[in-house]
Amino acid sequence: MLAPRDTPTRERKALDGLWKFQLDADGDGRAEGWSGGLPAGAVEIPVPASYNDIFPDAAVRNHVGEAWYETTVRVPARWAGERIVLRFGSATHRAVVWVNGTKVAEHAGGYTPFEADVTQIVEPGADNRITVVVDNVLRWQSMPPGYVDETPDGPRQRLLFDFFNYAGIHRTVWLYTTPHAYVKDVTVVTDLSGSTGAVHYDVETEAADGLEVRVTLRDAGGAEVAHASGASAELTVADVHPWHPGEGYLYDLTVELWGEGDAPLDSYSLAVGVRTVEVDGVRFLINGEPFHFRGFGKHEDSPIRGRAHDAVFMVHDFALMDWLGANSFRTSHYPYAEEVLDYADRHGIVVIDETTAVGINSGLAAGVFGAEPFQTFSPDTIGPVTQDAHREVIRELIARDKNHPCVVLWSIANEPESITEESRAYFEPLVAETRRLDASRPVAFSNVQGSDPDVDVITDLFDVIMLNRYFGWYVHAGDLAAAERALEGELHAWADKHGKPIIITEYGADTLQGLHDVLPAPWSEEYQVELLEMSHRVFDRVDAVVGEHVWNFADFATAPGILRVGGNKKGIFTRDRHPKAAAHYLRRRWRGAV
Ligand code: GCB
Repeated sequence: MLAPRDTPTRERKALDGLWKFQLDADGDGRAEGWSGGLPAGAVEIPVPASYNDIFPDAAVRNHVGEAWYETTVRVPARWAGERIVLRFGSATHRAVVWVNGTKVAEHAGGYTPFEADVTQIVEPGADNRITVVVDNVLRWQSMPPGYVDETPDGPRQRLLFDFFNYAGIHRTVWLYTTPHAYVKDVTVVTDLSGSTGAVHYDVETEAADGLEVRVTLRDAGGAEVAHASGASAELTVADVHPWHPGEGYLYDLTVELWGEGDAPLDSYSLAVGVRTVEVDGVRFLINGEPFHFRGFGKHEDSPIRGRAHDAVFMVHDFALMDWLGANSFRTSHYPYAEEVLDYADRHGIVVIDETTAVGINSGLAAGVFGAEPFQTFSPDTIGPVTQDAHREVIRELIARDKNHPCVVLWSIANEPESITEESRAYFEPLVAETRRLDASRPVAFSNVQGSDPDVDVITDLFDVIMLNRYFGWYVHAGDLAAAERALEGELHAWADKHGKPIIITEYGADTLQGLHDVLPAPWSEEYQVELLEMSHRVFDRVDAVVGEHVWNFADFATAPGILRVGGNKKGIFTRDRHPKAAAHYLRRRWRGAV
């Protein structure tokens, strides 16, 4: 799915700003016809933002159900005759959209884009009303899954994951044009052979019978390096300048549709990084060179705006990662805004791209989140309908992110049950589907503590072993010597059994900024440093370990709970990005800074 761009034949208009907003606690909105205009009591709210923390009101923060948004947009008169599309970067977790009272789109999945052709519905040169209802409810059938308890005080959303269930319109809403004959999709796969690069492209068009596809590749200075015609071909790039970690060199691939005239009917530009990714024994290779992942599991999480994309936090977070010497991160536990991947492409930051599949694990849910005991895989819990939703989030992730050079690995789930026959039956087709959709990248999942190589039954389906391990925190808390022995024993066991690269995708300790101790006491800044030091000693002794992603980059909001003090405090930075002592320690390890 192409991102909207301004090109010689296309124009876009962001609809961000203040929209009208109305919670719908009783679910009256549809019956009362709110798609034809929100009731008089509607307030103003910023888009994009989570709605939860904008107002000092528990009813908004803890709302379970639907919430309505409305705005009015003047569609430029010059857009008459163009194809006009309304596109949401994301709406969490489910949305229905009306334009001028006509339903135009419906989408499930809170972290991927969706769009509607509204050409026949909007009136260029006039004001047009856009109404959106978002639903934050998670059920067994949704991805991620969850369930709702009906209590005397109203519905309570039960979560199977460790982050606040922020909701709303989280990313930019675009209105954009294309010509009626247009470039619908482009897929690029690149290769390297010595100093020669290859860019294989496939173009999908719409209403373009009899038109010619012409493709031009230009280097970063704008000089043409290759061209071709036809919907599919391979471009050869002599003296190629590869994309590689630390340097996000990008070519520009312009795809045009030509008819009889002397200008293209449609034109679309895509940034292309020429690079290869490969797993070779216990090594993870980018451009044939072993790559060691240094970085974090992150969240899209910041004060007040919640889960919404924010360019200020994005650039600041990347600057802090650079200051630390981090070279990569995982989009735990959902696809991040497209702007984040564009930025990573341009700056040579490597990304493990994760789906929304988090919480597929009854052991964890009951133990950590206080859920009622349940069987993970069953017709009443995570069953075929949930699996379809999972398949769909994989599809939407790959459709959106397949052309990003920064993305080197698909993570199709975080900490699922992985020790039962049912888990194998559940994952086997999903891995096959991921490979069918993209044969150019390895596939992995983040494995939960306790699912060690003796009991795990799904790791052989995947290319890379990703482990979330909390030795020194949830296991052997306060006893780093025991933690060190256990961690090392387990890592060697994984390496011996599978002979695949291992990335530690989570390790860390909750740490209260400002809490100090002369001894390594859990929650102190000193303990977080010592736990990281202990982990690194072990990683450095196990050859198969090719990556270390600390959990987490920054403190983040969670549901209330006795294990959480104002949120999850495993950040190396506080939620407002002040460094803990561990930040300085990591900078010494990763940058050699003193
Ligand atoms: C995990 C989860 C992550 C949690 C983290 C923790 O294993 O993947 O979502 O936040 O542990 O801090 O408990």
